[in-house]
Amino acid sequence: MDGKTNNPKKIRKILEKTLDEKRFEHTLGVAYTASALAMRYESDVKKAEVAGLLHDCAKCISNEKKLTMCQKYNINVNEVEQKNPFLLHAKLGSFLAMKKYKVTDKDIINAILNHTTGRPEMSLLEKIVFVADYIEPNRIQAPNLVLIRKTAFIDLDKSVLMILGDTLNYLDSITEAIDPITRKTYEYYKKLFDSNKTI
Ligand code: DGI
Ligand code: FE
Ligand code: FE
Repeated sequence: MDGKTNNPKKIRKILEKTLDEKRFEHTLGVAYTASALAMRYESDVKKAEVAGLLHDCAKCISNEKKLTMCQKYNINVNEVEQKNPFLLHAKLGSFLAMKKYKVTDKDIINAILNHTTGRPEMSLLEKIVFVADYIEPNRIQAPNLVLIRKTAFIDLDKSVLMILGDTLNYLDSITEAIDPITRKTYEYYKKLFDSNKTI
């Protein structure tokens, strides 16, 4: 990680003031779960910690302000995001990571940017943050959590697929609009999993 990247201690202090208590606890959970996954998969542990800390840094901004900030900073808002502005916390989070927290590492920025929908061909760090967000210890509601937590430390791609499958099922069940990228990501990891099965 380059020297300019802000250090975890400083980031934690700022987040404690800008996030509500529940979100701050979740953030700490994601940071240490991402660190543990980075150890398991021989990825950069410090980068995982910083990406985990910052992934939801824009979460506690009101939906109204999210939309005005996107307009102000020329951040593209798609149809699904217009209807569900909470999704914008990923884009705005990556923007704030660069501008406010002075993170210059592209992989960390992408991990924050893609943590909600995922994307096909995620980097190792992106997958680590995506999975850590779902399995961190404070999460209690998701189905199959016991199995997904265990799988995350055995086969990261498979855990990504399981999370996307359950997320799509959940969104379908509440007839929530689905960002096309979420479905594309699911299809990509399903294909990857199916092709690995036949080897
Ligand atoms: O910010 P967190 O709550 O920690 O987690 P997150 O950023 O992964 O957001 C989780 C929520 O995002 C969860 O309720 C599922 C939802 N989500 C994921 N992909 C999509 C989506 N919601 C909509 N409407 N469309 C999507 O494509
Ligand atoms: Fe999030
Ligand atoms: Fe999160």
